[in-house]
Amino acid sequence: MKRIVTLQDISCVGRCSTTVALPVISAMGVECGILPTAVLSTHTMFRHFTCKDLSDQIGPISDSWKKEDLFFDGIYTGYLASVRQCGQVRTFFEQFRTRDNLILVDPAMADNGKLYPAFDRDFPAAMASVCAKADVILPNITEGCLLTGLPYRTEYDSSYITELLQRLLGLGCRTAVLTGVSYEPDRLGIASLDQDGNAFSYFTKKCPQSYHGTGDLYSSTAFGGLMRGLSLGDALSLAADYVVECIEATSRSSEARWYGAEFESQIPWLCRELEQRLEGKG
Ligand code: PXL
Repeated sequence: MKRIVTLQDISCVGRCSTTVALPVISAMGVECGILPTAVLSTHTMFRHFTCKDLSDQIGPISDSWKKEDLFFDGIYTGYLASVRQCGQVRTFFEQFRTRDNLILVDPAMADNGKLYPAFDRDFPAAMASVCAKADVILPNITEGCLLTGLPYRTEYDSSYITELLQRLLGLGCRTAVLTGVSYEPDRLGIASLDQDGNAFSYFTKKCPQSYHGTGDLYSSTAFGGLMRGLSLGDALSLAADYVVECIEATSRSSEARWYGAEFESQIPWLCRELEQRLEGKG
C-alpha cells in the first residue's frame, strides 16, 4: 500500500483540509499520514474561529521521521497558515523528495477574486515558491492570478486560461491544473498543461450550489487517484465527478453551506468508481 503525508491545518469542524483529506485518501486505499500545520476551531469563513499555529512542531516532527528512515510515496500540501510555514514546507520537500515520489500542492489561499481573510498581501509570493517545487499544482483561477500576477477576470476564453497555465508552469512546477474553469453557463471543469505541452480538460455540469471545502475534496480525490495509479486525466475527471456527486447529495439535505459538502455518504460511490476506472485502465 502506498503511504502519503498531507501537510495542512486541522479545522476541527467544517469539512475542509485534513478532515477531508484523511478520510477520502484512506477510503481510496492509500495510507494517509498527517502533519498538522495549525489547529483551528473551524475554517476561517466562520466568524469566531480560533487558530493555534503549529509551526514550531513541523521541524521536530519531520526530523523525527527522518531519523526513523520514513519515506512517503506522495506529499500533498493544502492550506498553510503563514509565510514562515511556506518556507518550512519547502524544507520538508527537500528532506523527503525522492526520485519517484509525487508532490502535489494545492495553494489554498483565495477564491472569487479575493485572498482568504487570514492572509496578508505578501502570502501569494511565498506560496508561489512552494508551487515552484511541486510536480502538480492545483490552483483555482483566483489563486492562479495571485500566483502569477495575471489580472483576475470572471469572463474569459480559452486563450486566457492557456496564458494562465503557461504562467503557472513558469513558476517551475511540472504540471499545472486550473480548477473552476467555465466557458459555458452550465458547464464547469478543469484545464491542465504540463512542461511537455500536454493539455487536458474535463467538464461536468455546473451545480448551482457551492460549498466550502470542495477545492480540498477535489485535490484529495485527484491525489488519491494518482497514488492508486490512475493517469492524470483519469484522476482529474474522477475527482470532478465525485465533487458533483457530493454537491448533489448536500443539496438534497438542509445543512448550511459553510459546513462543507457531504462527502461521507458518497464514499461508497467513490470506491466503486475508483476500482472500475482502475480496471478499465488495466
Ligand atoms: O478549504 C480551504 C481552507 C482550509 N483551511 C482553512 C481555511 C480554508 C478556507 O477558507 O480557512 C483554515
